[in-house]
Amino acid sequence: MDDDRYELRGRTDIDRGRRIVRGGGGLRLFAIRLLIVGLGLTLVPGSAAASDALKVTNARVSASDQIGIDLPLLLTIKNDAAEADAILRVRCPFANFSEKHTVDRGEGAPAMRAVKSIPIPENGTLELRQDGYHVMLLETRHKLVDGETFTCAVVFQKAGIKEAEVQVSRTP
Ligand SMILES: [Cu+2]
Repeated sequence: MDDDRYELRGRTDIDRGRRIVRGGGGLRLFAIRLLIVGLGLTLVPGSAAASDALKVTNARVSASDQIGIDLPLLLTIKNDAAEADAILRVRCPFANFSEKHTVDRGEGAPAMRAVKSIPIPENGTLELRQDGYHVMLLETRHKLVDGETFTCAVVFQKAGIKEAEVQVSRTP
């Protein structure tokens, strides 16, 4: 009887052990996720400090009551570097996707066209405009209220990732 009890207890301990391992696995996964998020956050200001020759200012997007729409993101890039650069990607928390656009002016009405990157001249300033180069934010995730601000990440070919404070305004 005593041996049986002991065996029984033993099994329970094994079961408990498994449960603990499973629990630990979950926790470990959670910790890894936290670590990835943490790394992602520290990487952004890290690369921003790497190249101070390029600055993003006056980033703005128009306010909207609608969800799931496409909105142009406008901003100014001042590049004091002796090398030309380019915008490769933009990530904003309030839009699912983004594209780089230019506007073609031919014989018909001006038409937007997606481009691979937006070129930025060396020792120069580029202003993104609705009727020129701009970033189109696709599928907005929620309403954008006048006065709100969001942080978007702009990825440059040479200057790396720059954080841009984006202002929501009624008249961008
Ligand atoms: Cu566009």
